[in-house]
Amino acid sequence: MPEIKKLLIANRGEIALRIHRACHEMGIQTVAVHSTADSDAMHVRLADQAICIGPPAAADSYLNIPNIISAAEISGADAIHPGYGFLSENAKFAEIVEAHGLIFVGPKPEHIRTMGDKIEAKRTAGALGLPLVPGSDGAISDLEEAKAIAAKAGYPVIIKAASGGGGRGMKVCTSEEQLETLMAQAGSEAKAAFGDATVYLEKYLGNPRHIEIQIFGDGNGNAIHLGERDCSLQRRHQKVLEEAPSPVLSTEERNRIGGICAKAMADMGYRGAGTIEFLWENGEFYFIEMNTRLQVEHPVTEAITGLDLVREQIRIAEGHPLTLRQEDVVFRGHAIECRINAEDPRTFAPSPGLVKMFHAPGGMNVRVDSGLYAGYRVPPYYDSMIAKLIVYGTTRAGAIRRLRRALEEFVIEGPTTTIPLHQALIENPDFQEGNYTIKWLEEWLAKQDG
Ligand code: MV4
Repeated sequence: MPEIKKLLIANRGEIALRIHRACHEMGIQTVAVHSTADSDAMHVRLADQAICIGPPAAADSYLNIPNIISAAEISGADAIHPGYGFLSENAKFAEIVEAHGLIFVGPKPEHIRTMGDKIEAKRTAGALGLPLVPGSDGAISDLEEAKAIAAKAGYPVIIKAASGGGGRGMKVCTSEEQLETLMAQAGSEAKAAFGDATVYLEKYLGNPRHIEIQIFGDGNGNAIHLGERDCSLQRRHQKVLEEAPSPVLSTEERNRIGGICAKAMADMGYRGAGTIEFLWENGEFYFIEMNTRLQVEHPVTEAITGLDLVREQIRIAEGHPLTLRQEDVVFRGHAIECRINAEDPRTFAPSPGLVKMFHAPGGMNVRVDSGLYAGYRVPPYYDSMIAKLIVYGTTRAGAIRRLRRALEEFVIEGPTTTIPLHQALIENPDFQEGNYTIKWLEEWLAKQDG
């Protein structure tokens, strides 16, 4: 079995630090690669080796495949972990990594490619027995065909771009007249945005929750699920707060959908970590997409299962079987994550710059994943998420009380942050009752402004 001795982290920020920590706990040396804007980043300082791979623009550094592969060869790394975002779901990159005799800490390239095409993903999910949103069976170009499918599913319907995802390239149609107009627009817009005019049609779910299932496969026909995360609280398709378990699922419902997901992943021979995204409405799950990577919100799953998901990823990449059987996975208590962004909490305008003071909360069952320190300068070129605060409690109410206390302790001076937004959000009675859907946060924010 190939043992990883040195791993290159093809990412930045808190996730680069997260991967570094897992590696050092496993006795694996780390190589940080960074842009010229990230020379002073925490993970660059902590890594055993650091290599500059280009200028600030991500296209020239964190997305620069030749420079990353060169860095791996120069440093003698035997594996690359892509983190999330950047090259993490780029099938071509995974292939290139493997073609250079390096271990890609992630799924098989073919599975990344399949799930990256939303139509292929849906077809595959359906064939594997996952419940789908009713709609077209694949791509749709003919207007008459679209009308027939929409009439069968019932309005409203949604047109989605096959190469879209993450909320991009979607159009809701409430009538046949609108369908005619929007079908014409959707194809050309998808072509302009993604270089692919392919679209498909689904019944539009009006007020669902976003619930996702964490899975792991060993690539040899074994797979398990680690339960769900409720990620309904989003603004403009950016998750703001996530929790596990979902306030709406019973143990039986969790085991049922989790079992379906694990069986599907075992049957496809999936390797590594993955997340199966569903919309949930009136007790029913509807598959929408699969993410073939580690996710930002993985710590809430770690908190309620006691597992180190990055360690599991690395062990699977080395070719080990899964450390756990499904019956060994135990869900305990409740975890909540707040994503803290360097943004104005009202306008969401980015607020990069010098961190004058940094004091992270601590104490029992409080975790902060962040690369920040006093004197660090948040660069303006990247995502504005600067910290994740994850709390654990034996009950949801206890987790909320702990979150209140931890947010109170958190001090970040310099950039303005979304900490006050989280403080207001967790005092809301709807939030406290777990009574929210994907529309809730934006409606609440609109009320706050008015
Ligand atoms: C939908 C939908 C309603 N009905 N599909 C948005 C992101 C992408 N992953 C899928 N998305 C949606 N697909 C059907 N058939 C509503 C959304 C959606 C959404 C989904 C999850 C979380 C937040 C959302 C916000 C707006 C729309």
